[in-house]
This record gives sequence, structure tokens and C-alpha cells, in this order.
Amino acid sequence: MSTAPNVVMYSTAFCGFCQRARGLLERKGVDIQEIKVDEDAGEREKMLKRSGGRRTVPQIFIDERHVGGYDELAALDRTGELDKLLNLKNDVKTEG
Ligand SMILES: N[C@@H](CCC(=O)N[C@@H](CS)C(=O)NCC(=O)O)C(=O)O
Repeated sequence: MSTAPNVVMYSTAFCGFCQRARGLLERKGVDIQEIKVDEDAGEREKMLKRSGGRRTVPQIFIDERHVGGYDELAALDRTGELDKLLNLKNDVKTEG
């Protein structure tokens, strides 16, 4: 039996890359804990610390592993690594 991963995405309200990352993760059927850093300066500081100083959004973490932004998420999807991190079987649609 596989367990659902903890997926955290730091984002802002107007962010195309966040929308794309959200769409990809939603297609995978996983729950996302979204943290809006434009509404909370303390969370923005936390994002900076956890990501080693990355300032762009989104910043995505899967079970404490720092994935990075949308580009890195999509790259992991193309290699099939994302499904492994999300504990998914191989029948999930990948990014076109
Ligand atoms: N390559 C990054 C690009 C992320 C990006 O440029 N995000 C924009 C918002 S959609 C941003 O954070 N802009 C503010 C900045 O560059 O400081 C990714 O794939 O996530």
C-alpha cells in the first residue's frame, strides 16, 4: 500500500508558472498544500530558507524534498521520476 505524499507549493495570486504547476499536480490527483507568500511575509522568509534562497514562485516540496519551480517539476514528470515521488502507478497522464 502506498501513502499519499505531502506536497507543498509556495505561490502567489498572479503567477502563470504556479497555475501550470497546480494544473500538473491536480492532473496527478494529489492534494496540494498551497502557501501564498504574497499574503504572508513570514512564509516568504520560510520559502527562502527552505529553498536555499530561491525567490521565484512556485517553489515546490514533496515530502520535504525540494523539487524547485515549475520547470523542474515538468522535467521530473518527463522522466517519470515525479510519479515515483508521488507514489503513483505509471498510468497517470504526463505533461504533453
Ligand atoms: N523557471 C521558473 C520561473 C518562475 C517565475 O519566473 N515565476 C515568476 C512568477 S510567475 C516570479 O516568481 N517572478 C518574480 C521574480 O522573478 O522575482 C519556474 O519554472 O518556476
